[in-house]
Amino acid sequence: MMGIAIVFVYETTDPPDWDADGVPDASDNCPAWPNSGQGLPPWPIPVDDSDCDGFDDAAETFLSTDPGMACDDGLGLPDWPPDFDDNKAVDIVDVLALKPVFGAISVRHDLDASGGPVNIVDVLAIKPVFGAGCV
Ligand SMILES: [Ca+2]
Ligand SMILES: [Ca+2]
Ligand SMILES: [Ca+2]
Ligand SMILES: [Ca+2]
Repeated sequence: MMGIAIVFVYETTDPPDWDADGVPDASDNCPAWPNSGQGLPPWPIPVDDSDCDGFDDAAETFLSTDPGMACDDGLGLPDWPPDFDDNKAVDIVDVLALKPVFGAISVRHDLDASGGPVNIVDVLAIKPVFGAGCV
């Protein structure tokens, strides 16, 4: 007696896609920022910057901003390090936010994650994203 068995194998577990943009995390250039076309924002992206907001994951952990959210979502931690007033734009208001703490220790404003006082390096860290907005 002859038997023919046909077995269909379905992939039951899709590869992880944290930002649900259709690009699996392993090949997504911004695994925590939805960019299905893999386009990048207009500012420089450091290595290990999951949300491609211009500040790497380690710096965001230091700053207590969310390394997995590029733009303010109104929830939990602040999201975009240089956007101190959470208005989804980096402008003079954000630069001026450094003024009251300039020369002092303020972890949230220590944009280069140096652990030292807020100084000109932190002001310059805003420069690449100055005038930009986030979505
Ligand atoms: Ca993805
Ligand atoms: Ca992505
Ligand atoms: Ca980031
Ligand atoms: Ca702002």
